[in-house]
Amino acid sequence: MAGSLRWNLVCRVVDNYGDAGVAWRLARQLADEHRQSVTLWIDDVASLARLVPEIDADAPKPRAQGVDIRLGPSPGDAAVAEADVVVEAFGGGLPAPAVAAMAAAARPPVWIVLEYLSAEAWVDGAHGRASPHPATGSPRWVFFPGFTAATGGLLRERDLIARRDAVRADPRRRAATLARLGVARADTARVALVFVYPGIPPASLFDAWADAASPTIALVPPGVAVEAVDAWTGGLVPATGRSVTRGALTIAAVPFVAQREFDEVLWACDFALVRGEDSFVRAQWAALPFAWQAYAQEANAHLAKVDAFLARYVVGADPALAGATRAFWQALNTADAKALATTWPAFEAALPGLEERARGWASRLAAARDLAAQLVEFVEDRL
Ligand code: TRH
Repeated sequence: MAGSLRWNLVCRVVDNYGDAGVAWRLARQLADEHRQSVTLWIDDVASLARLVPEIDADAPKPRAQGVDIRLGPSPGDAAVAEADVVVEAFGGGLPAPAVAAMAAAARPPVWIVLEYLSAEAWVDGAHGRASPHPATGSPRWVFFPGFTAATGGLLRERDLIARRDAVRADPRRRAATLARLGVARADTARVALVFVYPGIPPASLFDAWADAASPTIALVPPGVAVEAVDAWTGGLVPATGRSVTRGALTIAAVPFVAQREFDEVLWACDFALVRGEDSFVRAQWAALPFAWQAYAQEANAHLAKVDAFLARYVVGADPALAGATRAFWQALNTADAKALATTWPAFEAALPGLEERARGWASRLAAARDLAAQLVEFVEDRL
């Protein structure tokens, strides 16, 4: 262990919360668990402050949970090069003066490009490869999160599994979380988090849940599935903290919580629809049955990612469970309203089996080293 290094993490927020969310998780884990000196450079501090409310976005030099936060870098800024390690989150690029400063430095920082998560097989061969900067030839290394021992692993805080187990074993703590969200839990109801992208039409799914014999409470965060909730409630969209019930379904409009509380929301659920990268991973750590809506990419490239993940996730499963899971995930990822409703009953029947699978999957993943620990070691080997 080389002791405390100076890390500059650079994150450009493309949209939504995942870019900032992943960068923040890594930053705070490096600071908290590895005692590294971490600065997160981000071009949208206000978005980050949504996830980390203690950040004062207007302060000149905000600091939270042991991490320094800086707005930027601006295009003329070389300062991000002044560190032992520079992590370019999701290959967002660095300002030209910083690239030049690294090329000119006698001892340049270890330069890491942190990539997006994918379960595709090619990631095994790409993780950890040298990828010199095309213009300057400066050494750079690509670091891939992933699900196999040949990748950089997944972000997982040291105490996460123990905290999850303590909460999951205590129905009062789950009820307390729901109460904080404004939901009085009917004990017999299935609680489902609905955290999907706009444009998806889960109104058909809401209809299926409303017509079911047993009750469902759908937790819907602000700005999520807005059109579907609007359509399903006939315009009577509940205010945050309120709910609306029709048939067996209650839609509860829940507040957006701080990122450090997001796990507890998942732990209070029986099932989750998640998206992007970070909530996708957290649903796996929560050991919940879930369905994942991947971030849509050009030419439907995201469907290959969904297939690659499912190939690992349902490998060896009962064919009925595997088929039902594939069909429902496919409907979700192609935004096919009709298929969402028609594939739901078989997927619902598979939920008990998926719950068992989710537990096994989470424990297998937790046996691997987490991403932050692997990244620290990777960097130390290259200093
Ligand atoms: O918000 P996302 O869709 O983010 C992204 C971006 O779209 C990005 O461009 C894309 O590249 C990336 O996904 C893959 O989904 P994600 O990744 O799940 O991030 C959501 C974050 O928001 C996650 O850290 C959890 C957090 N969150 C809270 O902290 N509180 C909440 O109440 C909710 C609903 C989410």
